[in-house]
Amino acid sequence: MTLFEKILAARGLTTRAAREEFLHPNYASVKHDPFLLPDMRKAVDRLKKAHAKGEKIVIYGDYDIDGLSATAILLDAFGKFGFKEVGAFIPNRFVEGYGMTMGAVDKVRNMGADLIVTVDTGSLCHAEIEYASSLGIDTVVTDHHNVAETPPPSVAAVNPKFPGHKYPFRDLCGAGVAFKLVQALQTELDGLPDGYEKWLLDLVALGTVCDIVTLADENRANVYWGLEVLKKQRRPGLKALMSVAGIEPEKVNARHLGFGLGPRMNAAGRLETAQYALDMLTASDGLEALEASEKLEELNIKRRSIQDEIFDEACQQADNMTDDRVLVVNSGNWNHGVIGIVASKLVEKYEKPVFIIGERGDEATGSARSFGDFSAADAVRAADDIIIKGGGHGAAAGVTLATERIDDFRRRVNEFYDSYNR
Ligand SMILES: [Mn+2]
Repeated sequence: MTLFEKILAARGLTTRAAREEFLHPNYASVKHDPFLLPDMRKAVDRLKKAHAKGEKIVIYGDYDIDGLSATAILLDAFGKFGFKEVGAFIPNRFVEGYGMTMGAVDKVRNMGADLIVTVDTGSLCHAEIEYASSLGIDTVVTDHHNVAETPPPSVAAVNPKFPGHKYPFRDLCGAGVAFKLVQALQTELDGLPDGYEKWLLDLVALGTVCDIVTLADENRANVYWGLEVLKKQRRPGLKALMSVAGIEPEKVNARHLGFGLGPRMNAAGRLETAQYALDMLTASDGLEALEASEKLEELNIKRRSIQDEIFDEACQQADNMTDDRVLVVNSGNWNHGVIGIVASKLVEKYEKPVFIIGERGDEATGSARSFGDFSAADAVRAADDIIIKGGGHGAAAGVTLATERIDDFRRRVNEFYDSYNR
């Protein structure tokens, strides 16, 4: 066996057919029936009604790359299907934060929406969806995040994480779920003939790689063929962004998505508004695309220098906390959109769990990254009586607390660490 064959065998790819499928995934053969996803029938029926009546649809996205890619997928496809009026709303990290909010629903109403289609969010937005429907706005949820016991009160909630369906693959990203909606609509509306949906795979690949879902099953085929689409440079925005990022289109790979295009797109939402990244994705001509891409490049350069500054300041604090097992660093001058990245860099340097907290007046928000088998979410829970809110999972968590309680919080998570390691 060659080394390459050994690596494939270690992944359980022992038959010739399995290896072939892994190395050259076949889009058509791994494509699952979109109508097997929960509520897909209802979602398609509601959208066909909107199509027939010429209703105004607002796509409610997210500021991360998966959410932006998913938004661009639906804008592009809905245009081809001939939906009359389609707009997009991307929440602002600093105003609305992740998910739907009442204020955002008001803004969407002011856009004249009859129907909201969420992408990459919505599964836990029960109250906001209820509010929208009290204003006469229906909601169709498409999402891939974890769900509550009761589904949201939307017309449809398409999400492979809901139990009790026969869809064979659960780990789609938001862009992947939006793409399934397109595949479903394709069978019942004109405008995007069978096969032409593959031109959307560049966007699906971007969301799939940057959301770090498993590269198996449909995800693998979508990324593989999405990279082929990207090489053909049909989308002016991604063509311009590749050029600004110094990526040669014919050599583009998944790493370029995660470390080249992704950070540039994210920089917009971290510093100002993710709208710039959506403008890039949806640009219809070369000039518009270049302007949007140059804006992203400029913001990314700025993001890097802000990040370096925060990192230096945080290191100065950390160097005075050598006895702490869990680092809790804080300042009033740190950009909330960038501290998460700095937390990861601090973990690398100090090899300890890190909480990095940005103060905004009386209130402070922080971002945690774990080290070893320490659970960031459990630590936040152990400080339940100190904080305002918080949560997450083992590897990463978020927390909101009163600025004056930061010292108490630091003490508590360190005590928690000791109890954990006894
Ligand atoms: Mn996502």
